[in-house]
Amino acid sequence: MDLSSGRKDYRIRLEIFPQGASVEVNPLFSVFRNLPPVIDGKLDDWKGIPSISLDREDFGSATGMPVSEENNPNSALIYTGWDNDFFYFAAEVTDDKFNQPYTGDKIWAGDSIQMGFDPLNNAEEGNGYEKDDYEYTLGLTDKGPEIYGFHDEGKADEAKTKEIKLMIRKEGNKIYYEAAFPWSARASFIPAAEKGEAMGFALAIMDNDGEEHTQKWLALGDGITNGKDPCKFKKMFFIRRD
Ligand SMILES: [Ca+2]
Ligand SMILES: [Ca+2]
Ligand SMILES: [Ca+2]
Ligand SMILES: [Ca+2]
Repeated sequence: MDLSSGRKDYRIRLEIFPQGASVEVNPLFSVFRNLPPVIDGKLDDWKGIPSISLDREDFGSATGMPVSEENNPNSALIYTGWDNDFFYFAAEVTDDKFNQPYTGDKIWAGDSIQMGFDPLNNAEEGNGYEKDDYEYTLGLTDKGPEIYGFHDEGKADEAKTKEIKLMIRKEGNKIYYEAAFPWSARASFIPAAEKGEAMGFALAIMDNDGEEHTQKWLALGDGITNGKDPCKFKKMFFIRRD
Protein backbone atom coordinates (compact mmCIF):
# COMPACT_ATOMS: atom_id res chain seq x y z
CA MET A 1 0.00 0.00 0.00
CA ASP A 2 1.16 3.50 -0.69
CA LEU A 3 1.56 5.69 2.38
CA SER A 4 2.78 9.25 2.27
CA SER A 5 6.05 8.18 3.88
CA GLY A 6 6.78 6.01 0.87
CA ARG A 7 5.88 2.62 -0.45
CA LYS A 8 5.81 -0.14 2.07
CA ASP A 9 4.68 -3.74 1.98
CA TYR A 10 2.86 -5.39 4.83
CA ARG A 11 2.66 -9.06 5.60
CA ILE A 12 -0.70 -10.37 6.77
CA ARG A 13 -0.96 -13.72 8.44
CA LEU A 14 -4.11 -15.69 7.73
CA GLU A 15 -5.23 -18.48 10.01
CA ILE A 16 -7.40 -20.96 8.19
CA PHE A 17 -9.42 -23.32 10.31
CA PRO A 18 -10.35 -26.86 9.26
CA GLN A 19 -14.11 -26.29 9.56
CA GLY A 20 -13.94 -24.21 6.39
CA ALA A 21 -14.67 -20.90 8.08
CA SER A 22 -14.54 -17.96 5.72
CA VAL A 23 -11.44 -15.81 5.83
CA GLU A 24 -11.39 -12.03 5.51
CA VAL A 25 -8.82 -11.07 2.90
CA ASN A 26 -9.78 -7.44 2.43
CA PRO A 27 -8.53 -5.80 5.61
CA LEU A 28 -8.41 -2.16 6.59
CA PHE A 29 -5.28 -0.42 7.80
CA SER A 30 -5.06 2.31 10.40
CA VAL A 31 -1.82 4.27 10.65
CA PHE A 32 -0.22 5.52 13.88
CA ARG A 33 -0.43 9.31 14.27
CA ASN A 34 2.66 10.97 15.64
CA LEU A 35 0.75 14.23 15.56
CA PRO A 36 -2.85 13.80 16.67
CA PRO A 37 -5.56 15.55 14.63
CA VAL A 38 -7.37 18.50 16.17
CA ILE A 39 -11.03 17.51 16.65
CA ASP A 40 -12.57 20.58 15.06
CA GLY A 41 -14.49 19.18 12.06
CA LYS A 42 -11.84 20.51 9.68
CA LEU A 43 -10.04 17.70 7.90
CA ASP A 44 -6.92 19.54 6.72
CA ASP A 45 -4.97 17.63 9.38
CA TRP A 46 -5.79 14.34 7.57
CA LYS A 47 -3.90 15.24 4.40
CA GLY A 48 -1.55 12.43 3.37
CA ILE A 49 -3.53 9.76 5.25
CA PRO A 50 -4.88 7.07 2.90
CA SER A 51 -8.67 7.37 2.73
CA ILE A 52 -11.34 4.73 2.21
CA SER A 53 -13.83 5.77 -0.44
CA LEU A 54 -17.47 4.70 -0.25
CA ASP A 55 -19.85 5.25 -3.11
CA ARG A 56 -22.61 3.53 -5.05
CA GLU A 57 -20.96 0.13 -4.82
CA ASP A 58 -21.31 0.28 -1.05
CA PHE A 59 -24.97 1.29 -1.12
CA GLY A 60 -27.46 -0.80 0.83
CA SER A 61 -31.12 -0.41 1.68
CA ALA A 62 -33.69 -2.10 3.91
CA THR A 63 -36.18 -2.29 1.06
CA GLY A 64 -33.67 -3.61 -1.45
CA MET A 65 -34.21 -0.53 -3.58
CA PRO A 66 -31.66 -0.36 -6.39
CA VAL A 67 -29.35 2.60 -6.75
CA SER A 68 -30.86 5.24 -8.99
CA GLU A 69 -30.82 8.99 -9.47
CA GLU A 70 -33.98 9.18 -7.33
CA ASN A 71 -32.60 7.58 -4.20
CA ASN A 72 -29.32 9.44 -4.55
CA PRO A 73 -27.02 7.60 -2.18
CA ASN A 74 -24.30 9.59 -0.49
CA SER A 75 -20.62 9.20 -1.15
CA ALA A 76 -17.96 9.46 1.52
CA LEU A 77 -14.26 9.51 2.29
CA ILE A 78 -13.28 7.81 5.55
CA TYR A 79 -10.06 8.32 7.50
CA THR A 80 -8.78 6.54 10.59
CA GLY A 81 -5.69 6.79 12.77
CA TRP A 82 -4.55 5.94 16.26
CA ASP A 83 -2.02 6.53 19.00
CA ASN A 84 -1.63 5.10 22.47
CA ASP A 85 -4.56 7.10 23.81
CA PHE A 86 -7.12 7.38 21.03
CA PHE A 87 -8.63 5.86 17.92
CA TYR A 88 -9.16 8.76 15.52
CA PHE A 89 -11.88 8.91 12.91
CA ALA A 90 -12.87 11.39 10.23
CA ALA A 91 -15.38 11.32 7.40
CA GLU A 92 -16.27 13.66 4.59
CA VAL A 93 -19.81 12.79 3.55
CA THR A 94 -21.39 14.22 0.41
CA ASP A 95 -25.17 14.31 0.76
CA ASP A 96 -27.71 16.03 -1.50
CA LYS A 97 -30.16 16.63 1.35
CA PHE A 98 -29.31 16.88 5.03
CA ASN A 99 -32.01 15.66 7.43
CA GLN A 100 -31.36 14.91 11.10
CA PRO A 101 -34.40 15.74 13.25
CA TYR A 102 -33.62 13.09 15.90
CA THR A 103 -31.70 12.87 19.14
CA GLY A 104 -30.47 10.22 21.63
CA ASP A 105 -31.12 6.60 20.68
CA LYS A 106 -32.96 7.67 17.49
CA ILE A 107 -30.03 9.46 15.85
CA TRP A 108 -29.54 6.48 13.52
CA ALA A 109 -32.89 7.28 11.82
CA GLY A 110 -31.56 10.55 10.40
CA ASP A 111 -28.33 11.45 8.60
CA SER A 112 -25.69 9.88 10.83
CA ILE A 113 -22.85 7.39 11.07
CA GLN A 114 -23.21 4.14 13.00
CA MET A 115 -19.83 2.71 13.99
CA GLY A 116 -19.24 -0.76 15.40
CA PHE A 117 -16.13 -1.79 17.33
CA ASP A 118 -15.01 -5.30 18.27
CA PRO A 119 -11.76 -4.24 19.97
CA LEU A 120 -10.71 -7.75 20.98
CA ASN A 121 -11.54 -9.11 17.52
CA ASN A 122 -13.14 -12.14 19.14
CA ALA A 123 -16.63 -12.22 17.64
CA GLU A 124 -18.35 -15.59 17.54
CA GLU A 125 -21.16 -16.41 15.21
CA GLY A 126 -24.64 -15.94 16.64
CA ASN A 127 -23.54 -14.07 19.78
CA GLY A 128 -24.21 -10.51 18.62
CA TYR A 129 -22.48 -7.86 20.69
CA GLU A 130 -20.41 -9.18 23.59
CA LYS A 131 -18.80 -7.47 26.60
CA ASP A 132 -15.97 -5.75 24.71
CA ASP A 133 -18.06 -4.62 21.74
CA TYR A 134 -19.50 -1.15 21.33
CA GLU A 135 -21.54 0.72 18.81
CA TYR A 136 -21.70 4.49 18.52
CA THR A 137 -23.97 6.66 16.40
CA LEU A 138 -22.73 10.12 15.50
CA GLY A 139 -25.10 12.81 14.29
CA LEU A 140 -25.41 16.55 13.89
CA THR A 141 -28.67 17.10 15.79
CA ASP A 142 -30.59 20.27 16.58
CA LYS A 143 -28.62 20.32 19.86
CA GLY A 144 -25.29 20.13 18.00
CA PRO A 145 -22.90 17.20 17.50
CA GLU A 146 -24.22 14.23 19.45
CA ILE A 147 -23.03 10.69 20.07
CA TYR A 148 -25.07 7.77 21.35
CA GLY A 149 -23.33 4.63 22.55
CA PHE A 150 -24.64 1.19 23.36
CA HIS A 151 -23.28 -2.28 23.99
CA ASP A 152 -24.47 -5.77 24.90
CA GLU A 153 -26.43 -4.59 27.94
CA GLY A 154 -28.05 -1.54 26.38
CA LYS A 155 -27.05 2.10 26.64
CA ALA A 156 -23.33 2.62 27.17
CA ASP A 157 -22.05 4.37 30.29
CA GLU A 158 -22.80 8.05 29.64
CA ALA A 159 -19.76 9.36 31.47
CA LYS A 160 -17.50 7.20 29.29
CA THR A 161 -19.34 8.17 26.13
CA LYS A 162 -18.76 11.81 27.05
CA GLU A 163 -15.01 11.15 27.01
CA ILE A 164 -15.26 10.73 23.24
CA LYS A 165 -14.30 13.95 21.47
CA LEU A 166 -16.59 14.77 18.58
CA MET A 167 -17.12 17.58 16.11
CA ILE A 168 -19.51 17.55 13.16
CA ARG A 169 -19.63 20.43 10.72
CA LYS A 170 -21.91 21.02 7.76
CA GLU A 171 -20.77 23.05 4.77
CA GLY A 172 -22.84 23.08 1.57
CA ASN A 173 -23.60 19.49 0.60
CA LYS A 174 -20.75 18.15 2.78
CA ILE A 175 -20.91 16.90 6.36
CA TYR A 176 -17.56 16.61 8.11
CA TYR A 177 -17.26 14.23 11.07
CA GLU A 178 -14.18 14.11 13.27
CA ALA A 179 -13.84 12.10 16.47
CA ALA A 180 -11.33 10.73 18.97
CA PHE A 181 -12.35 7.60 20.89
CA PRO A 182 -10.23 6.99 24.00
CA TRP A 183 -9.21 3.33 24.10
CA SER A 184 -10.17 3.41 27.77
CA ALA A 185 -13.80 4.26 26.94
CA ARG A 186 -14.36 0.71 25.74
CA ALA A 187 -12.59 -2.49 26.75
CA SER A 188 -9.12 -1.68 28.02
CA PHE A 189 -7.45 -2.24 24.69
CA ILE A 190 -4.44 -0.59 23.12
CA PRO A 191 -3.42 -2.18 19.85
CA ALA A 192 0.00 -3.79 19.74
CA ALA A 193 0.92 -3.17 16.12
CA GLU A 194 4.09 -5.21 16.35
CA LYS A 195 2.01 -8.27 17.26
CA GLY A 196 -0.20 -7.75 14.22
CA GLU A 197 -3.22 -6.94 16.35
CA ALA A 198 -6.46 -6.25 14.59
CA MET A 199 -9.84 -4.91 15.68
CA GLY A 200 -13.23 -5.70 14.21
CA PHE A 201 -14.66 -2.52 12.70
CA ALA A 202 -17.61 -1.58 10.54
CA LEU A 203 -19.70 1.46 9.85
CA ALA A 204 -22.85 2.54 8.08
CA ILE A 205 -23.43 6.07 6.87
CA MET A 206 -27.17 6.50 7.13
CA ASP A 207 -28.81 8.74 4.53
CA ASN A 208 -32.15 10.37 5.30
CA ASP A 209 -33.43 12.66 2.56
CA GLY A 210 -36.78 13.44 4.20
CA GLU A 211 -38.21 9.99 4.96
CA GLU A 212 -39.60 9.28 8.43
CA HIS A 213 -36.80 6.79 9.13
CA THR A 214 -33.89 6.32 6.81
CA GLN A 215 -33.96 3.09 4.81
CA LYS A 216 -30.62 3.50 3.04
CA TRP A 217 -26.96 3.72 3.82
CA LEU A 218 -23.38 3.33 2.64
CA ALA A 219 -21.67 0.44 4.39
CA LEU A 220 -18.07 -0.35 5.23
CA GLY A 221 -18.24 -3.97 6.32
CA ASP A 222 -21.50 -5.56 7.39
CA GLY A 223 -23.14 -6.49 10.69
CA ILE A 224 -24.66 -3.14 11.65
CA THR A 225 -27.81 -2.43 9.64
CA ASN A 226 -29.13 -5.96 9.06
CA GLY A 227 -28.87 -7.20 12.65
CA LYS A 228 -25.94 -6.65 14.97
CA ASP A 229 -23.23 -9.16 14.12
CA PRO A 230 -19.57 -8.28 14.75
CA CYS A 231 -18.61 -11.52 12.94
CA LYS A 232 -19.36 -9.61 9.75
CA PHE A 233 -17.20 -6.61 10.62
CA LYS A 234 -14.01 -5.93 8.70
CA LYS A 235 -10.59 -6.49 10.24
CA MET A 236 -8.67 -3.32 10.88
CA PHE A 237 -4.91 -3.70 11.32
CA PHE A 238 -2.96 -1.10 13.26
CA ILE A 239 0.36 -0.16 11.73
CA ARG A 240 3.16 2.21 12.62
CA ARG A 241 5.19 4.27 10.23
CA ASP A 242 8.92 3.77 10.61
CA1 LIG B 1 -9.22 18.49 12.36
CA1 LIG C 1 -28.84 11.72 0.21
CA1 LIG D 1 -15.79 -8.80 20.83
CA1 LIG E 1 -29.38 12.93 3.68
